[in-house]
Amino acid sequence: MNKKINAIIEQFPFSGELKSAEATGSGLINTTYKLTFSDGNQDFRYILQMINTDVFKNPDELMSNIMNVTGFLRNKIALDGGNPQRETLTFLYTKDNAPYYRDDEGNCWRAYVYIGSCYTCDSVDSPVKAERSGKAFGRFQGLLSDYPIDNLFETIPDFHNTPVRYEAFKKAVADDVKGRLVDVKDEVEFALSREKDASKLTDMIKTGDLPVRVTHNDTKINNVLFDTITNDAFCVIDLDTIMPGLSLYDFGDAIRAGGVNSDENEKDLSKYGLNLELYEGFVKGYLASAGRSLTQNEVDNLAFSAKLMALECGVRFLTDYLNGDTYFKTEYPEHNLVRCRTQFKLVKDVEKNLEEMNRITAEIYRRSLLED
Ligand code: ADP
Ligand code: GN1
Ligand code: MG
Repeated sequence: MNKKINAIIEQFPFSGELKSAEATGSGLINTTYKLTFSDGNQDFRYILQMINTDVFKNPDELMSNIMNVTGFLRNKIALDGGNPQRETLTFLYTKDNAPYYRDDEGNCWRAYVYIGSCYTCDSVDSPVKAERSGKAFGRFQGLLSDYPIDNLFETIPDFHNTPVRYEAFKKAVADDVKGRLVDVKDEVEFALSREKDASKLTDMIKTGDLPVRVTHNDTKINNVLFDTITNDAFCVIDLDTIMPGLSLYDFGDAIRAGGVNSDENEKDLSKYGLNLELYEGFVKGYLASAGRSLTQNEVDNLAFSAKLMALECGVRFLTDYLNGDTYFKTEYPEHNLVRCRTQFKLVKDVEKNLEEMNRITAEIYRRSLLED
């Protein structure tokens, strides 16, 4: 990294001299560095990120979405009386006025301002933290509710189209390129036994029963920044997958980390699973900030969406395991299988608790309407 970094850094109008560059974050797609510069008196920190162009095949469209959305958010946040420097990301144009730099190996780099006094976490450890994350994602959706949706490129087509994810999965089973199928018969059977659920939300889009909105589509808890002093969840990051989508994708995807004990990498399945108190906390926060804009169909399917998004994500991990770990970053050969198992455990937990989750959701929704 350090040899090449100077050539990359040259391209951006950073302040001061580079003091350090360290890898940061636990994302599974991009490669992220935290850069510290100094002018002798003051430090300036930035994030430098190499965009995974195997996943995001059109960086021009990707960065057009991001520049437009962050510009829109900056205005909205300022009008709201907030602090745009902290509550959304500030990207830097290169010295050639481009939103990213393509190096001589074809890698694409972008840079943005590092937001200080914050931390991220891969899991939540209290209902209040779950509530804060829920509020942040609900607010994010609210801020983008009048964003011109036709202005957005679909950075990854069919990203949350679960039936399409099943097609890719069945192909991976049929191809079995790594000969791993023999080890995952139970998981394959589990996935196939739930296939009938895969199209519920996409069918509701077709019948007009769910509204398509501007959504984040990757609402992992580590995509929210928490304030070191107040512990508030104040900024939603990782904006690559902002696309037309369903509020239910964002809600359900967030529960995979925000409504469970432990995180998706947990090997001991007795430690990972639905935590109803965390779920309740997340729903409280989410409905407090997004509740008024949701339709009854959306509210009625919040709990189900947690099952669907866990199922979809588990199927994606299993597909990648069968394909030989070509999509998600992995740290050891069974990593994707471990992740698949946590997600399928969550599917089972939601199935067992669906009635109670629906009751909790309806009760919080009812109360949130009374408070308005
Ligand atoms: P990935 O696509 O790999 O998940 P992210 O954009 O989520 O990449 O960034 C990875 C991590 O880097 C985040 O979880 C967070 O810890 C840190 N990070 C990213 N952007 C910022 C920022 N502007 N300020 C502070 N930390 C950040
Ligand atoms: C990836 O980039 P990251 O780590 O926030 C993935 C999500 C998955 C998640 C599973 C573009 O998110 O869809 O839910 O891993 N992002 C992309 O941990 O595929
Ligand atoms: Mg991330």
